[in-house]
Amino acid sequence: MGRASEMAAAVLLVAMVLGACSQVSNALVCTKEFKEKGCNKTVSELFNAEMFEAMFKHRNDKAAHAQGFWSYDGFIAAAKMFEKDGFGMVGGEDVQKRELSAFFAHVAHETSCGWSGAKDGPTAWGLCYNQELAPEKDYCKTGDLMYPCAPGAGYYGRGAFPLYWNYNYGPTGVALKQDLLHHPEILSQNETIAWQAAVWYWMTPAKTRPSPHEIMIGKWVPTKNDTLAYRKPGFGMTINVKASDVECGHGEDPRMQSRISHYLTFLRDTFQLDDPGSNLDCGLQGVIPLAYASM
Ligand SMILES: *[C@@H]1O[C@H](CO)[C@@H](O)[C@H](O)[C@H]1NC(C)=O
Ligand SMILES: *[C@@H]1O[C@H](CO)[C@@H](O)[C@H](O)[C@H]1NC(C)=O
Ligand SMILES: CC(=O)N[C@H]1CO[C@H](CO)[C@@H](O)[C@@H]1O
Repeated sequence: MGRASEMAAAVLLVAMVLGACSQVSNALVCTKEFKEKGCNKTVSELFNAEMFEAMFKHRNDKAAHAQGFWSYDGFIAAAKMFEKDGFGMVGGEDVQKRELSAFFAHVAHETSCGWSGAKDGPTAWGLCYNQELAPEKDYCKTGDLMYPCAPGAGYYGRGAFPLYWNYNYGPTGVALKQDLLHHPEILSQNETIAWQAAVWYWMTPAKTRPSPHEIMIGKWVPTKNDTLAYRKPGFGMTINVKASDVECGHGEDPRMQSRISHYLTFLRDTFQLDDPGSNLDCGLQGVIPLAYASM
């Protein structure tokens, strides 16, 4: 045995004795950053290309509207950019699986061209779109001094976690260093930026609401007001953040149910986890104001 491999073996042994790592292949990485990060798997260790393909198996079908646009590598590149903030990286494996399933549930619901009788079921058709095809308006809120609309630009739904309105394109562009106010079309032309915008939204709280990330990792603590309004930690609160009164607060809602069934399907079929946590819906929750991000 050479010196280097002896040392590697010793490091491995120490890691295994400490019980720090469940997977030998992670042992060296985990050991090096053990104090900082624990040994939680990275997003790409938990979620591989085959899982992405299975989750979005019809995205390149003839019927899809964004053929060839969305890829596993594009998602992973964006996920890596937010690794240091903990996207899909904290809380241990079950929490990580729930966070990723929840993220993709919203993405798939929002970009789906599935229907109830669709081949492989209605949840197999996410990432069919990368933009709204027949927008009814420009989603320009006039008088916004911070993020004024550019002449001729339309701020309709684009991306993986579709953005709407100038006051949402504006702060996202600032965060990603892209001029999305003048060039909103970037979100349906550049896959990398489309995924980055989606993960940035997921990670960023606003004045009036927590981030979906904080909710899914159990970091969000309801205030007294939240408790009085039946807002509790769980997937349902992420729907409230994304859709507010459109889908929450009035009992049954088919769009809310679609998000929930995407979440449960991905968790069970892709991540092999049966426990989705509690408070899956927002039917009885008081709705929160739809403010996008605090900037
Ligand atoms: C997409 O955006 C990234 C980040 O700004 C850039 O590096 C890349 O070249 C762009 N890709 C295309 C096809 O324009
Ligand atoms: C709590 O709810 C009340 C009644 O809706 C509202 O007036 C108040 O501003 C809320 N407080 C906070 C901190 O959101
Ligand atoms: C940084 C971090 O969240 N580390 C987590 C790794 O996973 C364990 C559970 O397996 C958590 O307790 C740690 O908090």
